[in-house]
Amino acid sequence: MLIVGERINTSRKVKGEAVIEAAVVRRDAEFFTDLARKQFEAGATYIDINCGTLTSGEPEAMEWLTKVVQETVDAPISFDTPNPAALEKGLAAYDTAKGQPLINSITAESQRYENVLPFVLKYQAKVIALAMDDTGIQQDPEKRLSVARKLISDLTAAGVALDDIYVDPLTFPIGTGSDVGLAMLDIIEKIAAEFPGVHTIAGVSNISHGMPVRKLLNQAMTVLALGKGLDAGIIDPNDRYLMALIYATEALLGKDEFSMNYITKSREGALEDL
Ligand code: THG
Repeated sequence: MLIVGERINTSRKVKGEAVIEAAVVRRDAEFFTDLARKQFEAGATYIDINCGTLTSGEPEAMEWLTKVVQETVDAPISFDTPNPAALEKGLAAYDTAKGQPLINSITAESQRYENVLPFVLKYQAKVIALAMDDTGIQQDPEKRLSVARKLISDLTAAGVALDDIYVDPLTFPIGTGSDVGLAMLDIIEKIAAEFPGVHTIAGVSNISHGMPVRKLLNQAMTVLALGKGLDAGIIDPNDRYLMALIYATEALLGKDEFSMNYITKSREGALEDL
């Protein structure tokens, strides 16, 4: 599974306080060096950067965070913003020697699609395609599926490789309806079956928003989604139990030949004291 580390996100609060946002505002490089390094060491293949809560200066913050993260770790960045100006600043500061950037995200909203596509092409980026359009986000999984299909067809027609497209079914908090988990799983399963070679990704932690013992729901949802073919996740790689479950699940699903990765992780101590 491609792991996109979610922890550099200004909407995250620690004990009710917007400490991430405050650290961006005061340009505390050490704070983010630490967040990036810990996620990388825990197995994040991409480091997501989201400073969308800033009411002004998001592009400059994105640029600064990009520099801090890439000076710290040898991992590519996931640019998590709907703001084309922030995307532009971040990508301009990005060192492509770190690997293909990930643009998080494009949608089928006409304006957003037009704004973001040129960056995908210019930087030969991987791109997350969110299943929403000018009508907003549809609850009905069949409607979200048709938006996802349109995005896949438009992006490939524009010259984006299937292998660079990550379809995101959109993860709703389970507190908003008993069926939202099933809808997400249904979309993942159908996209994986209909479009061999395309990827699916989800911001799994959204599922637990507003619920007690969030990690438990995130862990269970990740295992279920892997079972339906999810092959990338925007998750917390510093949740050791979640990472251990991913290794175990991949072995059980035949995605880890001879369980070599599982055994290696065990030898490295990653599965101890869970
Ligand atoms: N799809 C795409 N991008 C996304 C999302 C998505 N980006 C943002 C978000 N959703 C994914 N990132 C986060 C980051 C943090 C949290 C949720 C989603 C979060 N963290 C809590 C915290 O750190 O306090 C709780 C963590 C926990 O208890 O596990 O809520 O869906 N493309």
